[in-house]
Amino acid sequence: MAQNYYQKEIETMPVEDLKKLQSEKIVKQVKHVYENVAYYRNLMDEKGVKPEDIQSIDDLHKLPFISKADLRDAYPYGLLAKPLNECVRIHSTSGTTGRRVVAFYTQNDVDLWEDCCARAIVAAGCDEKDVCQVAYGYGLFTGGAGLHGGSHKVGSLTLPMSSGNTDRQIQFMMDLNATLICCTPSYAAYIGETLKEQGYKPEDIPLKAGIFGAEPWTEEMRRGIEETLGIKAYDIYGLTETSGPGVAFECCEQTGMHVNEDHFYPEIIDPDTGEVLPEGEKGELVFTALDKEAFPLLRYRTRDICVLSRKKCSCGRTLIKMAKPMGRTDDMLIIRGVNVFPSQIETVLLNEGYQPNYQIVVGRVNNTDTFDVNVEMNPEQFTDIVSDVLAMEKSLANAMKTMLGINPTVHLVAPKSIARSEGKAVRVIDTRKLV
Ligand code: DLL
Repeated sequence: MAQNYYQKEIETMPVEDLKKLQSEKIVKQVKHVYENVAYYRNLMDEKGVKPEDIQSIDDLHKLPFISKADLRDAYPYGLLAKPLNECVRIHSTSGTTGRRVVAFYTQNDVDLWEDCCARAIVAAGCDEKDVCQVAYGYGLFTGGAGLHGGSHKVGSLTLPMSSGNTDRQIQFMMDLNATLICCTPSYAAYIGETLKEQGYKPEDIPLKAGIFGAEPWTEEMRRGIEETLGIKAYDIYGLTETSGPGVAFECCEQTGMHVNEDHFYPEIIDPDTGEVLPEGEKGELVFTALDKEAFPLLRYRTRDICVLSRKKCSCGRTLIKMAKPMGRTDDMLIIRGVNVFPSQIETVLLNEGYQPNYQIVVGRVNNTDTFDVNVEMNPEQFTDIVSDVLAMEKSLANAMKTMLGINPTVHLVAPKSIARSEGKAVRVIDTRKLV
């Protein structure tokens, strides 16, 4: 398939030139962060690194890492590198406990982020003649805003649907001839199943491509979605901490995602030692934002396990490729596209007067994640009056919804009925085989 590019000069830049560009950017960026972010300046001082020690991208390894724990400690403004009056937007996602991650954007940050998403849309074979249905959630989540902005940049007609209300999604898709859909892969599969149930065949559906990400998905899922919707399904990766979707995107080869490495420099490290691993080795993915202004994280540990490859790509892009993430080094779950940490459930239980004896059960039915939480009652809470138990379950589910942003089904169970483990407690039973 012939490839178009959104920013050809960058996307096909010789690797040596790209490295020069990255080097120029990192020297400036480290100065910006050192001067404006006391939290990171302290980390650099502790490590004995000064901005002058970073003369090129090859010096990056001298810098300290940033992790989700730092984001929690510095919440909400501690990593902000620009005055608040120069920021125009926030987005947010769950943190490991009650504290969420809040990312800030200047207008320039939004602009560059939307360019990254535009690159993904053009790589999926779309342009200003296309109709782009954005069915990622809008709001604090980055999915809706990111692809929406990218679609505007490309000049496609944008349908800002947000997620959910599948009948309405289908009505707009069919009536307005949507040619591109952007949503989580599980929602794409669900929309596909619904279309099939309503009697539509792939050839009746106007879509030609989909851009799917925000959660792990397999090659089998890709094939299934491509068949039911009659489209090409492209992967897209990103995280709130680095701006959102568009850190990496798939091209027509569909064998991994090109990293927008003129903006986000990727490293793979050994998660235990922090040592940088050579290209092709599996480890934890680390990103450095080379030109973000408001929330510029340097060497951010994503906890995603991945492999990078600079093998020549038939699409003509020279940007390095990352494989589909192969798991995580922490216990974060992604349920219906939302990041969930067991520690958040624990925080809610303690706040609500329960003991942290619980089990999270995640599955998938009809391409939709199921999310159940079994919680032990304390002996003093225990009752066999059904209406009381139902009311307690409802109140606990509401508290969890407030913390997580998604609704679990809570089951209160008798004291001491959740099996105790001799070693690490088994907190999560996940029957979806996603990686
Ligand atoms: O999920 C941003 C996004 C929105 C990406 C829309 C793609 C499309 P967070 O909610 O902060 O941001 O979650 C980030 O999701 O560290 C990965 O573990 C996971 N993830 C994101 N994209 C993919 C993908 C958005 N394509 C976390 N495949 C990341 C597998 C993904 N996992």
